[in-house]
Amino acid sequence: MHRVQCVCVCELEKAGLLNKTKIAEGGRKLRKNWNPSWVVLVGNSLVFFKDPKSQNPDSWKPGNSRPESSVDLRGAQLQWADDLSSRKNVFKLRTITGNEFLLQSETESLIREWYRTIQNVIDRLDKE
Ligand code: I3S
Repeated sequence: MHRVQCVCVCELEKAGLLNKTKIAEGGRKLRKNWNPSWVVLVGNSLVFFKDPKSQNPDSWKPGNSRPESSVDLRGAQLQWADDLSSRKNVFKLRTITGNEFLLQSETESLIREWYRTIQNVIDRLDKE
């Protein structure tokens, strides 16, 4: 009897709409500017796309729309940051290069899921 093994080569872990603001660049504080962002977790990176209205789960694929920016999760740190905003359900992502972002959702379960998934990637990279 033959066995067929399916191997998934797709590295896309998660995608969705979150509110985002960058609060520091290379350790230098920035003025907040909250905007909705289509966020894609793929491989070791968190990729941000502008204009979520025109985005869909295929948008991250090569050849499709260009990302606004991306963040290398190796060495990054996550922490809940309700103290850094009047918004609820906010966490802070700090990259190894000292860039800091706040990510937020009105839906608590959704932001918790994002936090857990990103933390898992960071932990995995820490062990490599
Ligand atoms: O950290 P802050 O000062 O409470 O952040 C708020 C301000 O940055 C505000 O901008 P201006 O100071 O340029 O008016 C933003 O519009 C708010 O969204 C910021 O607060 P939240 O609590 O939304 O993160």
